Amino acid sequence: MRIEAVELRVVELPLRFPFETSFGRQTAKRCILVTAYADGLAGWGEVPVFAAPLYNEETVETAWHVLRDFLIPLLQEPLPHPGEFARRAAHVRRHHMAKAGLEAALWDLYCQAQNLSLKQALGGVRDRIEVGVSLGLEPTVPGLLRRIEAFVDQGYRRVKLKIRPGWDVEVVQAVRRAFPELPLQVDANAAYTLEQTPIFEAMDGLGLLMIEQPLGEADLLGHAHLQRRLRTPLCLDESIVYPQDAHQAIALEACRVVNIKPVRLGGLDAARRTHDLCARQGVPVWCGGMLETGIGRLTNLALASLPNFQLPADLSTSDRYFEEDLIDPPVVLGPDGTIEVPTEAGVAPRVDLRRVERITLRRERFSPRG
Ligand code: OSB
Ligand code: MG
Repeated sequence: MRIEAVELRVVELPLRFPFETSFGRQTAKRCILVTAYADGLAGWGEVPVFAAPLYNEETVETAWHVLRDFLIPLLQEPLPHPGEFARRAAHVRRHHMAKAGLEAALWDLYCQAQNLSLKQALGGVRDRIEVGVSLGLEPTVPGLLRRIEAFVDQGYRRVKLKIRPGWDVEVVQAVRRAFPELPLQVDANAAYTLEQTPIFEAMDGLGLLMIEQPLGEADLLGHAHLQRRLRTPLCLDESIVYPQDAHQAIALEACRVVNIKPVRLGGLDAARRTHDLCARQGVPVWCGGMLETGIGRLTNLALASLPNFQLPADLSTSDRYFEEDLIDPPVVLGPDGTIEVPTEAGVAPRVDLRRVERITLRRERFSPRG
């Protein structure tokens, strides 16, 4: 593939409901979409950064800068395969979401040129993905219970609750009382320290599928200490930035489950390597999310079809977050709580360009050759 041009755009979509985590509250989603052009085809990718560097170090502005000045210029020479991009970009430190969005656009071009679905190109084995819904921090417990009930009625089979100091044990106990059989897990987004171990011990008897990222992103040893005190598996999200992080976390017994987000790891190539490494170690993985639009969502569904994605994904339907998604048809939930893995060659045929145009705040086209 010889890449002729790459278009970046900043888009903003209103969220149907505010989404609050231990690091902040979001009412709209502003992110970057990448379109790569080659041989008359357009490949699409999403950079699901936030406006502020609270989940990781990236923002809309840093991603734009790194894409324009460092990543797009790496496409001057023809690219034999999208898997090659990660190696070519390895000397650029971090900025994984920026890398992942461009890499996704390259995979999308490749799939269209080869007439392959992304699932086929990646070696996926599943046709449908078991999914769950991630609920942000809510103002009240009764309100949270009502929201959970509505999602369960829609067909979601697993619920993830955000927790933070002051919104944890009692909330999770109340949810457990109201939904005794519901597969349930919690995510702290790194909001606790090891001194708060008693909080997690108090949740240990609630039959949670896992506790996600209780401690700081750099605190693998702390997670190992905490895991020794708990029967509930710990899962790492923010801590796993490179495939090697998963290797080290598993060796330290800092977790028993790994959340894989291709955008956190720098793309599908790194995500697949992390998946393979966890599979060899007998550690199950599942696919996390970053409030992606349909464009990023379709990429994640294909990835989640790999064999070691054994637990329900944070991959909800288009209407979970958005009134109107950027893809048509949107992502929908089957009656059995699963979502279909896309079978078409690439995302591009499903992108609703008119809608993308309407929500574009800024747009610029770059040639790899400057
Ligand atoms: O920690 O998994 C997380 C959303 C934004 C940032 C971080 C996280 C999340 C979610 C939502 O939990 C997952 C989704 O539905 O896309
Ligand atoms: Mg998380």
